[in-house]
Amino acid sequence: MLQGDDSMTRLKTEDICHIDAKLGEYNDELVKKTGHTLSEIAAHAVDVEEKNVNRKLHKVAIIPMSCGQGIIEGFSESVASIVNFLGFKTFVTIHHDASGIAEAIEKSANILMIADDDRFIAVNLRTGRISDNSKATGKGYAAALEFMCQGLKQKRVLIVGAGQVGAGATEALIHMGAQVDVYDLNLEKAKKLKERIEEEKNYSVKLETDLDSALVKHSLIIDACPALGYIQKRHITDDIMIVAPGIPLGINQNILPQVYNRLIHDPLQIGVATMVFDASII
Ligand code: 2YJ
Repeated sequence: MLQGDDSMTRLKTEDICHIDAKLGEYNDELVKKTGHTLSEIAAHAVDVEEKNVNRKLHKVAIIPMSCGQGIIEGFSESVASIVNFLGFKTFVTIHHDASGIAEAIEKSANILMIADDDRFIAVNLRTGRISDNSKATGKGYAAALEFMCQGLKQKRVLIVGAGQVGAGATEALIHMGAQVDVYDLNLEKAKKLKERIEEEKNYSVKLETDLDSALVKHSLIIDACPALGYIQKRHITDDIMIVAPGIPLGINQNILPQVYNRLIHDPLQIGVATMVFDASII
């Protein structure tokens, strides 16, 4: 499955249960790899100065949602730990669903975060601004890649997966001056993204139709699809850099040690950080 169908990736408790305890460690890892903190990456992704984001103006509520496949144990708490780490006042509502929304507003939250099986959104109640996790994740990882390779102007980047995350990354990369090449197993989906971007942004996106040769040609890769282990030893070059919002990780386990220092991958942190910064824009 090399299709960027983001809604297919349902997080499991084991994907997220370590997030809170390891946020400091993950932040240090990001600083080592990109030169920037989680906050700085998220702020860069939404084009604001990190120090200008006035955390005091916001109170963020995360509301567990029981619809569809139900509440994921630890999901809301993990989201809250990330938002709290960024410096925002944050709480998880005791109640879920509609009662949770009422509780959040009664406790004067002004940003609400809710996720069902298809969408994960942050809503700013003052401005009406809605920030979507998939799009924010694409933007956040593009910002991390830009920091990691010290600028993307005129550099070629391969995006694997033309879903919402891939689309968010494409828009951000174009804004950064990169040349975007897109692969999706579903060629129609990749074509649609290409056509939309070309119409809206007047910018040419190249379609890749053979994944193996695309991976051989590119050293900057965004893994935005839910396929496992398709990046193999033969694709690894000395200058490879991979940012991987896709779950599970598209890199073959055997080569992980070789790429670890040039790889950014997490289940929730960069996406959540970017969406809350995006939602907080006034
Ligand atoms: O509140 C809860 O605990 C659950 N309703 C959370 C559901 C989380 N949703 C997902 O993981 C979906 N796959 C949607 C994610 C979209 C991310 N881009």
